[in-house]
Amino acid sequence: MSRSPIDKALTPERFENLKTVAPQENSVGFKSIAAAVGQASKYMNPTNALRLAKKMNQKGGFDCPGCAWPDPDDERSSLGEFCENGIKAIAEEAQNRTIGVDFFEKHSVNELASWTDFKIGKSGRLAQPMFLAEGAAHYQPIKWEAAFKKVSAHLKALSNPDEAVFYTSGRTTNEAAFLYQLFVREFGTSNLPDCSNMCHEASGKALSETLGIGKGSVTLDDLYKAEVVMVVGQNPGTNHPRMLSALEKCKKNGGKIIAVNPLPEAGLIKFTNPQNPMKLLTGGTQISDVFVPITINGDVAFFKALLLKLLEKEEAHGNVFDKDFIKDFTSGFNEFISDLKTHSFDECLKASGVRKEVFNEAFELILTKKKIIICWAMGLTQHENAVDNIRELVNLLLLKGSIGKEGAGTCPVRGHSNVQGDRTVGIWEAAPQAFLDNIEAKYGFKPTAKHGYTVIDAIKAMYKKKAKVFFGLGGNFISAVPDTRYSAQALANCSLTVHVSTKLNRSHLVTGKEALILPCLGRTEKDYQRSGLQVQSVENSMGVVHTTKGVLNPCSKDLLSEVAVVCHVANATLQGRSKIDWLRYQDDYNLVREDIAEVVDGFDDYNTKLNRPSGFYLPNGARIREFKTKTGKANFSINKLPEWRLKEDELVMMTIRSHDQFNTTIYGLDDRYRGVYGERRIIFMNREDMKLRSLKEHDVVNLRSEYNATIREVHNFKVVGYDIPKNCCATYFPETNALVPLDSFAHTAKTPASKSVKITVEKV
Ligand SMILES: Nc1nc2c(c(=O)[nH]1)N[C@H]1C(S)=C(S)[C@@H](COP(=O)(O)OP(=O)(O)OC[C@H]3O[C@@H](n4cnc5c(=O)[nH]c(N)nc54)[C@H](O)[C@@H]3O)O[C@H]1N2
Ligand SMILES: Nc1nc2c(c(=O)[nH]1)N[C@H]1C(S)=C(S)[C@@H](COP(=O)(O)OP(=O)(O)OC[C@H]3O[C@@H](n4cnc5c(=O)[nH]c(N)nc54)[C@H](O)[C@@H]3O)O[C@H]1N2
Ligand SMILES: [Mo]
Repeated sequence: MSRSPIDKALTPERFENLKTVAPQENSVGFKSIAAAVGQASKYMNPTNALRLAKKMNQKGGFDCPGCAWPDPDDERSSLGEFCENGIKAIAEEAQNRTIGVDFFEKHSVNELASWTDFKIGKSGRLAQPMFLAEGAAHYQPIKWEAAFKKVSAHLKALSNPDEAVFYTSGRTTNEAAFLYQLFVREFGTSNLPDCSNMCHEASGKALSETLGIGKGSVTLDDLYKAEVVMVVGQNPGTNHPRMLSALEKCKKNGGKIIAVNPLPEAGLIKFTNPQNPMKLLTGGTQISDVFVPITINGDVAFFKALLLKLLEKEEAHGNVFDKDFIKDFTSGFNEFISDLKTHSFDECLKASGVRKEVFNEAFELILTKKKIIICWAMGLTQHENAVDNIRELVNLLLLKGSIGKEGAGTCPVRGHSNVQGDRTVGIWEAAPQAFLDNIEAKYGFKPTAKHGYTVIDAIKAMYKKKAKVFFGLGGNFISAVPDTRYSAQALANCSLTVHVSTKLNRSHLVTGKEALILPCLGRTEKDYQRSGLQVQSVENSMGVVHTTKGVLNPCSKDLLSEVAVVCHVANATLQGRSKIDWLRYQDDYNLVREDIAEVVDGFDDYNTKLNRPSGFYLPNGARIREFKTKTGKANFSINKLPEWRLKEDELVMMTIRSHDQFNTTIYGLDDRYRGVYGERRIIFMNREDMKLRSLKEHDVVNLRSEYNATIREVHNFKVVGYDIPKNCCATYFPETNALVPLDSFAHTAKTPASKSVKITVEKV
């Protein structure tokens, strides 16, 4: 039977060379420097590598495209503010190799689609615009002007602007993102799904409702001053390595760290700062004072258990809650307490899967503390009850008055380097009316108030042919989204799919009837326009807006900046009916920022403030106890204990990142900290669960998920025994996205529940 390219990609015919060794406790150190240098020298020329490392995350340099962790406001390391995975991220972008006509002549789309993500990514940087005609086997070159005409012709042919979907990934700068959403709104729709829908959307929802701002409240300085930092559902050693330096500093100042995670992740246990030569020699810092090995999705139960014990102590001794804060700044306390009392401590502790002794250790650390920070990432946001997870941790902070004061608050650790900024400047399918009113006042057209599609809604609309054109500004939609087979069909149903990208990825290969690849400049590259070398800006995880400026010559002469692409698409599509002179913006990005200053709150004097070497902080109500909620106060919330039932043979699976990937970009096949080498198609299982199923190390299995009577399967994974709670298992994203049901998502936030997929495992 011949298999479709997507099936071939989902089940490659052979395995690589899997080798497993004991996992590491310590993260970073000598080996990570060696790994980073190895990666950089394999794919880049050494002069470029050095030039980049010196400018990365420095004042006036470029913002590392790796993650959104902030840079210190004052002193920055002379060794460079970088980490192993940051170096890998730029090595990937600043590759020597480029691909153009020859490459696409040689390889058909079907052939490329059957390659692994690793192999696709290593092809090289995209060097010129390419077009795939209906029924054609190969992409062919196309001139920029013709490409813009193609996009505009498809968009103009739609019977309704809502038939187009405009996706954004979180690397897009503020300037490009602002113009893009402006174009989409003038075109007539709010269909602006973005990677945030799959990432911190649940955080945004929960925080807006409870604290009046969808972002975190802490600064980097707060982390240094906290008495306790809880790191929940997050793997900083791999995904935010520079956060470990901040935790180390916190500990040096007497702070304590509690990590809550099903896996004993290396960085959470121990850390050796690569920028501290003494520490490299002496073996590093113990990071977690208490490590809590929680069951997957046991967090609401765990937090409830903590809240119940705090209440018990408060009622006995009266010195646990911050009563003044609760009285002056919060709403809903009494209702919250009455509901809390309906729960039993034992039941909650049991549901969390945490042993009593470990619970007690964690509890003792927070009992008397008043400056608590809670950090979290995808381990909390990618569940059906994700919004509850975050509302419940806010309850804890509110009881303790740990919000809006030094050393305390919320810290959702963002993913993509500008995902937070994109939302701030208007990439939002459900933008607030006040923002839309500002657009109307400035540009004289009325943006539609109707909410647009989220990622999940967009997939369904394309599948049902209610949406026909897909446009992606960055990202790799097909590999990032859930339910790969269904989503591939959704894209195939489109008349046109367009991607503005730096590198080849699967989304260029799972296409609509026609497809375009529009290659753009990356963060590391110089962006020259008519007015000279351009600077762009981004917002980090803590609400600091600062500049980013490329340092390398572009890898090809035929690239445009994202800003230029957006201006041209808008100009071609809205010609004759636009109120905006689109092409002027690409000549001078200061003009874009002047507009942002008028439309987006907090950006007054944008161009002037950007001259400050460390950038500037955006206003943040929660940080100063001004809670812009419906009640005008910080709101306690009532959250149900999730009803979590597994059938007898089921496991709950979380899809996580290896140490060698950035989302769908696969740097390599190793996951060094977890002791896995040479293969990604693996499933981490508890050894007792393996025994129950008569499975041995490296046995080959198929994985199957059954949801609402639909069965989803992926084949040929190797079993790796691991220190993970019973009934839990882990696989890598995106290899198992085909198992994530499209209809399993966070209530109200629509984040796919890719950390709690119920599956069964079958020996092949
Ligand atoms: N090098 C590198 N850096 C990155 C990325 C990358 O892919 N590579 N991606 C970027 C992006 S977009 C993002 S969003 C972030 C992602 O950063 P993370 O959220 O750290 O990434 P994940 O691998 O998804 O890890 C989730 C962690 O949560 C734990 N976890 C899973 N389920 C649960 C649960 O139910 N409860 C608890 N308490 N823990 C749980 C897992 O064991 C794992 O340690 O990183 C950003 N930075
Ligand atoms: N099962 C499962 N699924 C998940 C997750 C999970 O944990 N589990 N995590 C989710 C999360 S948190 C996220 S954020 C999404 C990520 O979803 P996306 O943001 O869509 O995916 P990325 O892999 O980050 O996108 C990589 C592509 O972006 C392009 N690119 C890189 N840099 C630039 C640039 O500067 N400009 C432009 N125009 N293009 C560029 C390159 O072509 C590259 O191939 O995936 C989500 N999907
Ligand atoms: Mo993300």
